[in-house]
Amino acid sequence: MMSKPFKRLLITGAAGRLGRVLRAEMQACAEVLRLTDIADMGNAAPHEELVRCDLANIADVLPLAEGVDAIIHAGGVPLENTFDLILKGNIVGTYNVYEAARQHGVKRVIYTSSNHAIGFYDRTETIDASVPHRPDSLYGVSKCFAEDLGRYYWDKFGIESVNIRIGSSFEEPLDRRMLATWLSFADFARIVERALHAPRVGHMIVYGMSDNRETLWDNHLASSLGYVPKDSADEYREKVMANTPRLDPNEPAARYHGGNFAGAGHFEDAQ
Ligand code: 15L
Repeated sequence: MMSKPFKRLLITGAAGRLGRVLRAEMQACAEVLRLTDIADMGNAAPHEELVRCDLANIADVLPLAEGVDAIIHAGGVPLENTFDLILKGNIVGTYNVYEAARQHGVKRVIYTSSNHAIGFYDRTETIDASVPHRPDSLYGVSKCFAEDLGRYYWDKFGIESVNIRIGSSFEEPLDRRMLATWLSFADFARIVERALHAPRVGHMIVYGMSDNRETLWDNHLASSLGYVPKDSADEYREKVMANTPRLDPNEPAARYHGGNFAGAGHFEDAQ
């Protein structure tokens, strides 16, 4: 049997929407997948190690990185929420993951960042990965923190990171904005696979999007990854146009890259 490129990969957030994609697709890359989540992950397959834990608890997170070749960090709060939950899940949690990497000599972290780190750019602007952060929510602020934390761990400790600013990764595009922001699950797996295998990445930011005709982002700064998307939201264009409403283009939810996240008020005011 051909040996796999990695001995052991750690995947955080393994019970989440994208974590489940990673659980299925990354088994081709590693002999063992160590999977973690705060939620139930079901039963372990023979190539899996399941560790249920809260990423905010450093004592539980540190040992997760022992004997691991690389980390795919997809855990945390996936949407806008209270500051307390964002703080614990995304800010403290991501610090704990990087500390685990540093203390156990893991040399690369792949992070599922988000377009909400730059969600307040206007849709008339096509941006690359060098633009200043412009978060559209506390969730977006936490993604900016994680990207900068990765830069710090690269500059100071030589731990590489690929920050994938994911657009909208769903089974299919669900609204008109997603005709530009959609990332198919298969393309998500492709970009993670490239992020794991590219020989040198340093600290890199790449947009996670499929080959959509309409686009908000320019990936040229990450072309050394060799990520080539194979799917396109355009296959769903007619269906999306028929089934979803046209928004007033000047409304914040239509005007900014981050869509509803940019249009929404402060989360805790609504509670
Ligand atoms: C995200 O970061 C969310 O995790 C996801 O649920 C979508 O809302 C996505 O952004 C998006 O912008 O469509």
